[in-house]
Amino acid sequence: MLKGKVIKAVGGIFYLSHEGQVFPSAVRKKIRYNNVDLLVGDNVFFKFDEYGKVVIESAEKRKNQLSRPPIANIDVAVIVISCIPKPDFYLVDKIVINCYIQNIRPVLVINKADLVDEEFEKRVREEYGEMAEAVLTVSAEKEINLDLLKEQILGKTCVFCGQSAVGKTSLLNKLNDSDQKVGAVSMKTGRGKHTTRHSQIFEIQKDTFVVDTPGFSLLDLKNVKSSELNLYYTDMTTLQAKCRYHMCTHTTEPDCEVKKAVEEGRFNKNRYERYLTIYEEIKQAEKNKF
Ligand SMILES: Nc1nc2c(ncn2[C@@H]2O[C@H](COP(=O)(O)OP(=O)(O)OP(=O)(O)O)[C@@H](O)[C@H]2O)c(=O)[nH]1
Ligand SMILES: [Mg+2]
Ligand SMILES: [Zn+2]
Repeated sequence: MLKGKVIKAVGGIFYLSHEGQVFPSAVRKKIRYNNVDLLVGDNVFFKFDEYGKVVIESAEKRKNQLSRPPIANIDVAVIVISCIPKPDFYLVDKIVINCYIQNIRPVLVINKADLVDEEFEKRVREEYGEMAEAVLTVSAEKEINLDLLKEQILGKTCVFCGQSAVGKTSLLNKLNDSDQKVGAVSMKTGRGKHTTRHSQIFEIQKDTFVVDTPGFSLLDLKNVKSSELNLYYTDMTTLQAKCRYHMCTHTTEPDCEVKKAVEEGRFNKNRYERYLTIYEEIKQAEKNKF
């Protein structure tokens, strides 16, 4: 059996990447996982029938899946920020949390190194150095540190996210070694008249797949309980052992080591305040459910 990756799905036709070539294939029998259809990003086993047509036989178990855009088996989220436009760190935090939930490696990229000052870079490294797999300062335009970014995505399936105009598409164009142009996926939700079911990932180097998303994505925290939010802050879990309560949420409990660390400047205050905001937001949503 041969192995391929679904890189595009349009109207029931799945395009498989295999050994640097792309093969269209209709799915003969419905391959379903937890009642979900085959998705872009799925790794499948296939064979050629007697007419040379591709027949998908089965798919590997999914590591994870995103809903917007609908893509499976994401390894890395490249979260792009810059000083212009000014970053919304609260949204960045949400993406990082989502990465932990979905078992995706968050790589934080500060783009436009030519415009970024030391202060800005220092702040970002202070706030995310612990949580992100890597914090890189790069420039798409001036071609700075692009090799470092390449190292992070090589052989992986990656989603590029971050607010509009930070330079996601510019970076992808510079990283792209293939002759195919990387296009942004449509984020249409299907409510309108023109429901697009078209989604696609691009193989910019052998076995390196990327998806460019317009604006922010990876923001739905629908499966997180407020009481468990702190588990996704790796820098909090190391302090947890010293909190009085075993299940401390680090919000209103007495003798909380995280709060103490914030007061003593051992835990970043901005990050902690954003944690409280996200905590309250989830808490509110939990209340509204009942
Ligand atoms: N100064 C500077 N400008 C850059 C750099 N990289 C990209 N830009 C500019 O930033 C602007 C936005 O870049 P895009 O790549 O379109 O941004 P995007 O994140 O894809 O934006 P959306 O598609 O709207 O989400 C463009 O005008 C780029 O030329 C850089 O390293 N330095
Ligand atoms: Mg773009
Ligand atoms: Zn605590």
